[in-house]
Amino acid sequence: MSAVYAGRLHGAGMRVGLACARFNDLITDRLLAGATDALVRHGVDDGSITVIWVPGAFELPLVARHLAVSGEFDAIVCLGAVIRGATGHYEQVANNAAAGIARASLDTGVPIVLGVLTTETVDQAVERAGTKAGNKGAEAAVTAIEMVDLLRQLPKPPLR
Ligand code: INI
Repeated sequence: MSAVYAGRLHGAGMRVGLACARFNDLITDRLLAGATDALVRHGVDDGSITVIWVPGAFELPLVARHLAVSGEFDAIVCLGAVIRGATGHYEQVANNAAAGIARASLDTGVPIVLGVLTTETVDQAVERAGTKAGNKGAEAAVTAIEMVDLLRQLPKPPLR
């Protein structure tokens, strides 16, 4: 084995944007609290965390892309809760949020992490927002730190 790379969970000096959907804010408030707590616990300075509220999960990709190209952030964490409930366009919102976030990250080269819950019920969302099934906002924040550190370690791609 010639080389092994793994991102470390050292957030000191990192600047992180937390883009958070206001829709279902009973849940997204908890994801935001979990993400903020996880960042600080892993060494990110409280003053280096910026929170950006957007109307709903569908708006996350555009704002994440905007933040990424600004050069002001080492990583962006997108937080949202898409709950099927009685909503007709659940699939559209959930699919476009995930695909758009992936595209924004690939287009910009900045780690943009998917911290968007997609659940059938409010109860399932509550479970993943700081109760039985942990806090997916916190998990997404830790992923962001790991990805920033990993990309910093990897050899630079050749110039084209
Ligand atoms: N936005 C969410 O973040 N979660 C949802 O569950 C949701 N549902 O179910 O409708 C939702 N809709 C709003 C959407 O994200 C946009 O804000 C809206 O369509 C305007 O573009």
